Amino acid sequence: MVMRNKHVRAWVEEMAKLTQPDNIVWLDGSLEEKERLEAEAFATGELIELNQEKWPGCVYHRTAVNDVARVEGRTYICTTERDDAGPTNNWVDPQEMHAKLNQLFAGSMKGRTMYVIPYIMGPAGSPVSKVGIELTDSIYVVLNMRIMTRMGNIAWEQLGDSDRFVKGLHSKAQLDPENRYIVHFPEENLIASVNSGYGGNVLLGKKCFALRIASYLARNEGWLAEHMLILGIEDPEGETKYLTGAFPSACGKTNLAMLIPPASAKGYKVYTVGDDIAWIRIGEDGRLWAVNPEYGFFGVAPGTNMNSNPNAMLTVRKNTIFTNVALTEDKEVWWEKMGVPAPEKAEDWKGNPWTPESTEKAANPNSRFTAPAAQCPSISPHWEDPEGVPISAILFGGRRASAAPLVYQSFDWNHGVFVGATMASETTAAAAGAVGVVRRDPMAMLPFCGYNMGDYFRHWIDMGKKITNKPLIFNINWFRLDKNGDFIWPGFGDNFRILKWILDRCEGKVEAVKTPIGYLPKPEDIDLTGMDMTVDDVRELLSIDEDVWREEVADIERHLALFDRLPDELNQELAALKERFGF
Ligand code: GTP
Ligand code: SPV
Ligand code: MN
Repeated sequence: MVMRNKHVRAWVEEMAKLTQPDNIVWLDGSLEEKERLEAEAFATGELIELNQEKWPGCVYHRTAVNDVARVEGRTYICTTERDDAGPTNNWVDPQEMHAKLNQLFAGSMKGRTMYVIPYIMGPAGSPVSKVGIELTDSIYVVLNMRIMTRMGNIAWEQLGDSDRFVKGLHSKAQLDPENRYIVHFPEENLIASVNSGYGGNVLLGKKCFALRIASYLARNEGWLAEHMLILGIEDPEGETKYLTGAFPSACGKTNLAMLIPPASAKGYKVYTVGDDIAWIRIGEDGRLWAVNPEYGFFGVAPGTNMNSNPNAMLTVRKNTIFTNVALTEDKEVWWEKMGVPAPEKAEDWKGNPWTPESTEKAANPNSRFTAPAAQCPSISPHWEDPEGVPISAILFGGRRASAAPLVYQSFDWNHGVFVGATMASETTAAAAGAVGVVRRDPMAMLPFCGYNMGDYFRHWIDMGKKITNKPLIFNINWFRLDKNGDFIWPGFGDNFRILKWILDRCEGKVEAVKTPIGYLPKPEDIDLTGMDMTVDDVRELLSIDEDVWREEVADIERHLALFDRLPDELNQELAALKERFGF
């Protein structure tokens, strides 16, 4: 029952003329369709069927060796005015970019099939959800989109005869890294991706639509599209409070969203609403309400094990696509720190023979699982609520070896926006380029904001004026290192202890210490029951080194000077910070 919306049909015809596929397949999202596509991909080797006894419904895929992460240097925001993309986005004049893309897409699907993927971002039928259409020549993309979005007839039904959908054109083309482009035309509701086959570059509903295009729409329409997890914490009385958290890629969103509280936190339970993206609106009650626009998780595999994240391990046991992990002789998957012994013999993520003696990693550090959110044992009963869940606190955070303490609370909304706008993190394998370099990544949105970041900060400040019942804003850092370069804080489930302090602050149940950077916990207020950690360790994790902060503030000043449209409120916050330190 594929409904051939006439606007989609016209666009498909035009794109088929350009890309010249041998066939066009309109997708309905059925199980029969999935099985047919899988069989085809097994036959060509695009996918490998995993051991069905151990990993029912699971498949394996390798991307090209040069195509294993998002490519920020080749990601563009093409607005008519350069300033509307702003100083932190790559920009090319839209006409010039269209001409370039037309060359790259010309005949790019010859000998291949074009798949027409209809999908919804957001719960089906929700007033906040939006429809996208992705055209692709990759079965891998189709099968991922089937997990990550509400795909098929459900989307055709939601779209009806409307012409309101986000267009996404993807072709693997020749997978040529020199001609790889991930391009957004926010003014045209259009995304184009060519010469890549990797996750975030090609699953166009995710970063491209739900963040870059959506952030642009959100600014115009008065809401927020954010790189945030959403979780709920149920207390022993059965009351649930929700919070969101923005940490850069590979900095712990999925893990926090699925955490299991330590045994000492009797009666508390954490529920997962989303692990990567939040669409947030002001409700009639003046609170913020957040929806997870996605339908699955595209999560980092290495480091995921039954201790660090049992909910993720249980989620990926079936119906999961594994990308760039290692493949064992028994057609099982393996990755570093999976918590099971390394296989005697395997193929690494490049397809080369691998043994435990090998010096190379078996799994790519950015290898991923794609799994249905509904399979997560901790999934919230409210994760598909059309209006979302009400937010009590917003967390910002990242990987900082020093500088940022374990947790602190901002003084008020504008100060919280300043904390988010100036947050920094060490870079990870989730994006191509150097790993471990400190960079400022405002609200974890630097690679994902579809318009001028100065305007984005202004939008956050303006939202604060409209939210009558504001969430509190915190900063967290699980990644402080000791002298030996080891993490001081054990992280994962123990992060609940920090969430508990945050909730207590929201409810006005616990005092805090006022410092130049914000309100810090008294070390003895962090519950350490059952932990191999002392109040003095916590004191160290909460310490603020003045010399480090003198350099930090200087760097923040340089960072803010980058933005041509910086709201004055943020300069005022900087001045106030300096004054509190006496710098
Ligand atoms: P994206 O999907 O790229 O947006 O990443 P993410 O923010 O969801 O990060 P994720 O939860 O997948 O974690 C990334 C890596 O950080 C994994 O290897 C985790 O094992 C590790 N990690 C997550 N939480 C913690 C923590 O609390 N402490 C430590 N030391 N490592 C953590
Ligand atoms: C991220 O890099 O933040 C991800 C993975 O969540 S990707 O979809 O590749 O962007
Ligand atoms: Mn992410």
